[in-house]
Amino acid sequence: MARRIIIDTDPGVDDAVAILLALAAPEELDVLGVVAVAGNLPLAQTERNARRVCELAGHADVPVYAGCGRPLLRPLATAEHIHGETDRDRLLLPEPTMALRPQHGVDFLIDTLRGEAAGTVTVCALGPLTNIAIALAKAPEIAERISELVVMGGACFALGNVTPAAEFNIHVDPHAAAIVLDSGMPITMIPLDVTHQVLTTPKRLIALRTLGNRCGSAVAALLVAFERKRRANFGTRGRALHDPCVIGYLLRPALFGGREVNVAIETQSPLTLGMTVVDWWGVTGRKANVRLMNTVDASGFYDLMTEKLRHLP
Ligand SMILES: [Ca+2]
Repeated sequence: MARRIIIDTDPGVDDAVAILLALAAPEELDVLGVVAVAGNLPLAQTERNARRVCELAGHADVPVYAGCGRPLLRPLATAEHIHGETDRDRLLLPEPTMALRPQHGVDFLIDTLRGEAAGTVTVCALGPLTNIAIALAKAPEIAERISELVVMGGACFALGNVTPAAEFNIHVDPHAAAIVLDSGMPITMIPLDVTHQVLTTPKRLIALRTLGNRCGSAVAALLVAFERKRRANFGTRGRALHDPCVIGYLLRPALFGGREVNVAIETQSPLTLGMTVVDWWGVTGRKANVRLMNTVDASGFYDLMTEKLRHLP
């Protein structure tokens, strides 16, 4: 039976690829809904982009909801320089015709986790954790009903990508991240340590471009545009593919490796705000609250993604 998932997301280029990958694997993943959050871009753009991506995949049937429009305490800091569209990018995805669902995304999360059997719904968090934190504040019992929360976020030995200490998703809403990590829900975290290994290469992009379907071409074009905006900044030539790793982990967990650790979020220090403080060596005695991944078979991941995207229009 397909694993039932909700995708909480801030599309975002790599979010778009992640959503497509999830929709390309219907035998393994049943996408119950997509909930947008403010992050890479303001909410009005992330919810609209989520609808565009579902339509591109031929899945206007997947309900898309708008969640929270700003972080809990901090002002919204976006990454429009990377995820905003140029006129040329705009042509890659048509404007959506499917409607946004009227229900608030946080209420959709809560209702679904309450309404479905406990332990049967997985949530993929591909953006700041604002929606999940608000859902926990409104309905704390969902921590015990969720099957797993798989988060793209944080960094351990990789250090930060938006400040020297912090990864973007956690840095945008560190207070939400702290609430979620303290909730007791089963959490798997895919940090930059993993995603910085999953790099675009000319060969991998050609494999996507030559799939012969519109989604393969769109993913290749999006990733080329993504590369162009921020090249070679982490000592690598290719571009790290962050969010699709979450879907790759659900499809083929054996591609990933890690360990159970305690992760705490820095919410006070101006210097290291949003840092994921990972007790990798178990020196604090604090209970493990996260399965933190740190290895990935990147070639295996790209093979999987390319094979799956073949099934989309
Ligand atoms: Ca994202």
